[in-house]
Amino acid sequence: MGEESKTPVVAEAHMVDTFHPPQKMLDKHPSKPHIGSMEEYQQMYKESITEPDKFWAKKARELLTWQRDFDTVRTGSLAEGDAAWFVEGQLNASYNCVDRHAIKDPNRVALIYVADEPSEGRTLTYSELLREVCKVAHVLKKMGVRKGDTVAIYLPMIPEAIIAFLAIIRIGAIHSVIFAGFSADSLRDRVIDAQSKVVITTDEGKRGGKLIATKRIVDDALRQCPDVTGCLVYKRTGAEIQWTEGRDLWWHDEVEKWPSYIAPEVMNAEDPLFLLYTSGSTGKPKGVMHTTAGYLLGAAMTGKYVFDIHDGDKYFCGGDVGWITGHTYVVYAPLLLGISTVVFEGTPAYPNFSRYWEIIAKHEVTQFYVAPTALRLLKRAGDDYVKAHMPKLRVLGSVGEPIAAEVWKWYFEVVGREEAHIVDTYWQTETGSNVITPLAGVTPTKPGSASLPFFGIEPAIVDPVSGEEIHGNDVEGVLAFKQPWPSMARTVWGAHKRYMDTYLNVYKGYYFTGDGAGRDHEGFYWIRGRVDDVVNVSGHRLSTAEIEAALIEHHAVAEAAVVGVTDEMTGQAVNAFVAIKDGNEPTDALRKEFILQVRKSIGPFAAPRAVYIVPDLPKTRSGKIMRRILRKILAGEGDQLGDISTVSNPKIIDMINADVKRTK
Ligand code: 6R9
Repeated sequence: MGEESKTPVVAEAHMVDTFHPPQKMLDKHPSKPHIGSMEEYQQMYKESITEPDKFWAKKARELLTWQRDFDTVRTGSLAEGDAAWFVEGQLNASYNCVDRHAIKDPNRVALIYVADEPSEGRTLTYSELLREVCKVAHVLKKMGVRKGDTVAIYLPMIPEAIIAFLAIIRIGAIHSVIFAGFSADSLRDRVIDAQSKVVITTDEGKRGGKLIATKRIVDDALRQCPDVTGCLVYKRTGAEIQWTEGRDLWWHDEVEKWPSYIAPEVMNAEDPLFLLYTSGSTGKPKGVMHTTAGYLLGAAMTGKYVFDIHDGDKYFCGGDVGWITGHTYVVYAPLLLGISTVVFEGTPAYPNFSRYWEIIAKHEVTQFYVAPTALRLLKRAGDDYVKAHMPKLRVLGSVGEPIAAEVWKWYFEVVGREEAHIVDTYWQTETGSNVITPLAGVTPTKPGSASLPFFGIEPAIVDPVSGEEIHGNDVEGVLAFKQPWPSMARTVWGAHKRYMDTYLNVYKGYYFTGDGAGRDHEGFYWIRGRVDDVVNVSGHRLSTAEIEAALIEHHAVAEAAVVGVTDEMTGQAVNAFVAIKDGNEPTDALRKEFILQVRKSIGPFAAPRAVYIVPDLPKTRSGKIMRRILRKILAGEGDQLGDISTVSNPKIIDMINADVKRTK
């Protein structure tokens, strides 16, 4: 376990205040929260753990529309890595997100598109969404996409991104979204790993007043993807772009050719729904695979109970569709529940720091969901920006990283005016939907704690040294889960052994999250952060090994070690130590080249904040780089390194210490 995560939970938990769902939130509620009390939560929770088949069968039939009912609720186990849900059941995800609402209430607004420029945007009703989805589904079929194929999406936050998701799953294909901030190299690797033959993109993207050359990046990537036969391009800005005849097709030309209905493909509950690549401890990103029914149920359940979504609500998740938060809470949860979801193309800072609050006010948003990194930025900008009148807001969600108590309180008092309930939701790409979280309108909350487990989640705090579960309250360790739940990832694409080794073989019989956590005297969970080599920069999950692999690609680099350091604004920041090959001079120009190398290999969001060029890296006698020492030096504890007798080259430590002190 990382040395950062050893603060005792006891003192902290006794000191913090407990906040109950505000009365004013309940007063402005259109009816009342789905769950009436903590007792009701506890009783439902108990059933979800002791009688999961009964609990989930009921919820699956209540929240999803099936073309064929299931007999078996769940089979398999965490130990075997073969958990499966609702196995005989058949359904289509796009039918569940679109058709059933379009049939019932065609004019209900599905998407509220808020463009980068505040004056631009449009709304799409459920019936309009159905037409667009069907047309694109036809286009994809014409482009050769078949059931079970993967289709890559490299799109900014525009309605067409959601249309693309839904068109792909309508025909039984699997979407693989690559965040449109990834570099051409990263895009190429993911397209190849997923064996995608079709890529969907725009001519350009627009964000925060800046243009992003999405098509150019796709062109660069596809030069090394010989198996890609088609590229569907949505015209967003009208920029001049390169065109590859026979491969590239304009979205607007193609959709015109097709009728506005196509029947949804009948899918099995366990058929793959999507892949989403995420960082782990090693350099190679993992294509986390989610399946149809279980994932959809997790999205619908958490939408309903965590965010307390009711008919007529307007939900605004500020996450990008390139990450899991955007998948589950921009697209699936709100659409499954038939409400309106805001698709926001811009940034919280453009044209000024009032942007989010103005959107919430204008569109009468009822639930807002964002990462603490954005809140830190907006808090620093000052309370004057939070002038907008946001009378409908009932729920304020936080996701992606721990939220500091001051930021939590600012969110509650300044943004929510003490009229909205804060839900600090803990979950991961692999869990599919929220797993430790308050329920809006129900759970008392403590700033900084993700509170209590969601239905079906049976957490365990495990001693990382002995691997034994630590029972009782007031305990600290690593976080694992003891039972499979419907929306857990089923595998890593083409690498099931890696899935087993990363999540299920670490502590046999448990799902290992990779996070440290404490359980306080009242059973509330406090997430401490990753205990592996994953860093969290502005809510983006990055692997230090992946950044090291990018640095090594530079011709002057002999060895590199990357560590995460605490950062006031971004949560963590990436710092790199680089040993250069003989014949190179440690200049600022070279440092810049290293940063560029990471931008090029992964994307701008992974660029190191600081690069230290060092003569050598501290290593064990067996040659392992000692990142622990580098972390301590950066934390200003270079003179308290403890036992360094295992370091094979101790002299280097003094040199690095001096170098870091000089630069800071
Ligand atoms: C949804 C998402 C997962 C990692 C996870 C943990 C961190 C997420 C958190 C949180 C503290 C929360 N994390 N939510 N830490 N409090 N409420 O972010 O998925 O990108 O896969 O990252 O994010 O460390 O393990 P993903």
